Amino acid sequence: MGLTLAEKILKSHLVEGEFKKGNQIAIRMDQTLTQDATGTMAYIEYVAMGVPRVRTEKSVAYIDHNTLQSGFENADDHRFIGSVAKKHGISFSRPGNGICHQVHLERFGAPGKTLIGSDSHTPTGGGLGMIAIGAGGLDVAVAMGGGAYYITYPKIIKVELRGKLSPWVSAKDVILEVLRRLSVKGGVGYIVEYCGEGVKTLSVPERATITNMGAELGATTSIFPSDERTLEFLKAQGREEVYTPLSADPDAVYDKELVIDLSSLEPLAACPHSPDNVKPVRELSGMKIDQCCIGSCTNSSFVDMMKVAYILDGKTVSPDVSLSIAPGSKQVLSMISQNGALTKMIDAGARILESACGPCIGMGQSPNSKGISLRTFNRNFEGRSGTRNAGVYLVSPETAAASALTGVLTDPRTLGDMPEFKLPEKFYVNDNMIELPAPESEMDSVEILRGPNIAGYPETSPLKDSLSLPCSLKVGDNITTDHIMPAGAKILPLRSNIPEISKHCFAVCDEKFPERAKSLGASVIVGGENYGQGSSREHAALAPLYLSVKAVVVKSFARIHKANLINAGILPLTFKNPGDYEKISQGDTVELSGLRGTVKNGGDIIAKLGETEIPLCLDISERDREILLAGGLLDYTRETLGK
Ligand code: MIC
Ligand code: SF4
Repeated sequence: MGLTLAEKILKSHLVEGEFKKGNQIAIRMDQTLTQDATGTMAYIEYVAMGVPRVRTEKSVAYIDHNTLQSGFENADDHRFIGSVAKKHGISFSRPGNGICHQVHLERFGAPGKTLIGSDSHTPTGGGLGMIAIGAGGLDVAVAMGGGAYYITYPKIIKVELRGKLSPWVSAKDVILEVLRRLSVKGGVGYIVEYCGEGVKTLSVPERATITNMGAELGATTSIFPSDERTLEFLKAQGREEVYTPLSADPDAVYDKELVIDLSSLEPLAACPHSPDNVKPVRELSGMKIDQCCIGSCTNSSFVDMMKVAYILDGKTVSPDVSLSIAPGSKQVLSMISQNGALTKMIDAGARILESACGPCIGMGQSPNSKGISLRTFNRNFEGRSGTRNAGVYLVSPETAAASALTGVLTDPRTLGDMPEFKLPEKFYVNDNMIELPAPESEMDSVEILRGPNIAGYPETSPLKDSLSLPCSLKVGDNITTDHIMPAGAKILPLRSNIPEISKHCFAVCDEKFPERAKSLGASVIVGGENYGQGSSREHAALAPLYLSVKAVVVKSFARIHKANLINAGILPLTFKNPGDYEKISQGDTVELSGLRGTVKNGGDIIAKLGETEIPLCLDISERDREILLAGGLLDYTRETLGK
């Protein structure tokens, strides 16, 4: 039986486990990436493991999230990360060099390689034919130390692309269509693999837009074949030596199949507050808008920017609209400044932002009250923009630019003929903002620079045999990590200080939660379906850990958050009978007993609520069981290293 492309790469990197569906397998990671909002914690964890030099082929630390620097905290984090990178063998992409996923695609990604990143949009690398997976910082730290990454052998969804996109319809519309069909939880437990004739009509950056936003499906990752278009991109980046052609075997077997006829697609928009709430722009057109933001790791490539500049050329942004543009990398920014496209944007009235995440994570450019914002980003969760009552619509750069001119949501197909937008034959390459690590002979003399806001890892302890847990919070379906541990300009600077950031845990749902959880001493959170969707931030597990949350009981979990809870030593439990969700109210106390035995050996965990018994499942691997018993991955790693 043939293998899919994802299976081939996983198989060639297998270090442990039987290569069979549903089994836990351990994968060797060739490359790692971190960004600064998750990086400080990841490097604190890495240093705590005591491995002097990273054991990967390439590890890169990017500074792209916390670049507002409204206090000393961000700059201190940057300095800390830079010093750890220098000492331990990690390349350091300085602030201003661009968004991690865009730069990694341009300069480091390679077909057939594996990449783990402490950011959920790491699957961007799938556009180059790599297995690129987002994870919590601790998993990335372990990979830097040479440890494997453990995943359940995923099921594979085949997405067959047919035909060719029509003018003014773009890669963003492809992934919005996939989201419309599969929903934000449709990809949980799957790798999404693209194939078919339509693949060759898409360039690597277009493919990367699609794999990037596969994160919003909840998928483990997404991947495209490596073909002549991959070679074209790598050649233009001066990196053709890493090219290798890759595709699935013709007789590969998939678990689910989807066909998308590219020529039948039209411009789409994801409406508030979920990336799968997708409607045709045509149906919404004419809606008055207040803001357009173009950029983010999803849509900030050179060609995206060229399209935007073409649309804006010689025109003026509507007086009722604020348009901001953040080119994805220094390479993109340099090139559009060299060829005059940047001048067209500036002339039209665009507000040019630095090459960083910026408004995507609420670092500035929050919309006005009840404002309607069109964004080329990948997430429109409630409150993420920094304005609770704003309505954020996710659209393509073409739709955003056309609408910025008219002041109303505008179908870009009304723009008339579309010229051909091509990848350049040569990208402008200048890696002067990527600092190489100190040579091994000099690493001892590199001092690690810690600022006063950088606190340690929260205290952990081995799992207790019985727990009496009041329910400190009950929430509904699709709770995102932006609900659990919000980001934005006010809270992100606290990422290196768990006691401080914990004061904002669940602020979007219930501002009293942190105080209540802390005073209860130990507690449980109850939730619905797809709990913890969205980002990879382990802070969404570390803050509850600090606030003494011992278990989270839900109908279902998102992948990365579940792994982060296990890493933090918090029990990720699911209701055996989803209807039992109704039985527990906030304030009720559940009793769990005989825990160590059940966690070790498997079987249902019975929660007692007065006389009522509620069966709970702990659907995890044997290794995860050991991690929970030890009190978390850090303790487990120390224990196993000790052995
Ligand atoms: C995001 O897009 O939500 C982030 C900010 O990039 C996160 C990482 C973080 O919270 O630091 C992600 O996607 O993992
Ligand atoms: Fe940055 Fe936004 Fe991409 Fe997250 S989704 S990495 S915040 S640009």
